Amino acid sequence: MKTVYSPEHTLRNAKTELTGGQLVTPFECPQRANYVLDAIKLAQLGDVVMPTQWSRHWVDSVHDKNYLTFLDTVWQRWVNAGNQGEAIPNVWPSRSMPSQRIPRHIEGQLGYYSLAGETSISEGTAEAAWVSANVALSAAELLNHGEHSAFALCRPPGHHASNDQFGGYCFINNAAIAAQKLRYDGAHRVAILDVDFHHGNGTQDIFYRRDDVLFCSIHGDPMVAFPYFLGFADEIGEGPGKGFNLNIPLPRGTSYSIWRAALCRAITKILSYGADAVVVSLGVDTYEKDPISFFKLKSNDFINMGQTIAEMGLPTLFVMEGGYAVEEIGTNTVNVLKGFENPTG
Ligand code: SP5
Ligand code: ZN
Repeated sequence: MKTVYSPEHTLRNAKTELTGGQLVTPFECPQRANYVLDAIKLAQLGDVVMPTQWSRHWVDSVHDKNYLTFLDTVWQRWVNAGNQGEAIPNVWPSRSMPSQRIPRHIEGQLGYYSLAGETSISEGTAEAAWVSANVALSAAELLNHGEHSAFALCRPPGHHASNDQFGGYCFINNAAIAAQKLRYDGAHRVAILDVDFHHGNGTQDIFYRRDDVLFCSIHGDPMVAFPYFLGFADEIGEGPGKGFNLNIPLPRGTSYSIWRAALCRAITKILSYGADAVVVSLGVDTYEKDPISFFKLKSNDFINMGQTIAEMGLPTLFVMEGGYAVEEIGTNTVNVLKGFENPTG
């Protein structure tokens, strides 16, 4: 399997994450992609190729134009406003303030265009997010050129980013953009299988009213896990999208045997849907030692995960999302990809 990777992911190198009332070094750090790349080379998974640059049109197709302008300019505007630290939102259009207006001040805009406050924006963040989108698009293009599968080593991740909001370490929704491209390239029906520990709220929201992209997600119960406000089992899609959204929330301590049963449910849905291609939002934060999550998957379980995904027999694009046990992220990610390539073990 080929991997698309760019060293420019290091442009995303924030120094702060708001957690537990403190500013800590972000869990979503550059070493993550370095560990994954090293493991890919060690395992000789296949060629590692650089992304090419794609037209902004692909990103425009899932994101609001004004949001993208915000993303491209927020750091400079934050600095120009005299701020000393990284850009962190601290006020939101909450239930009691339902004004639809977009503030002019950068502090208000940060709240308007964000869905969580843990994700600081720093110099280079927008640039890295655009490169990450190009990584996903270039990997989708490999499928268009006849590859059965490909791996987009995206960083920063994307599945929490909605049409017009960043958060959860995500800015541009790489998996959604890749799905759009697969559709354009001739797949009539695309399924997105989100196996990251967290619900892919951004991806769900982008495709919620559509029947040409099925979204299936297995994740920590949002009653007790980020992103808290979306990802419940009764969210099944709306309008033409009704029946094309499947959420499987699972409790604290979920082991692989339970998790795998959920995966089989999602796979049954994808097969009955008649998908022509699958995008896997591949987070390995389901791992037992993940510092911010609460499932109990072991490193070897990720091999079976890849094998089980392969049983669908569909062209598959893997897009990197989360995973914060940094020293094991390479092994766990490559285990999925190796499992996919070796269905009989
Ligand atoms: C792409 C992705 O995996 N994003 C995840 C974003 C989660 N951000 C909020 C994490 C809050 C964790 N709080 C639990 C701390 C446990 N010590
Ligand atoms: Zn996650």
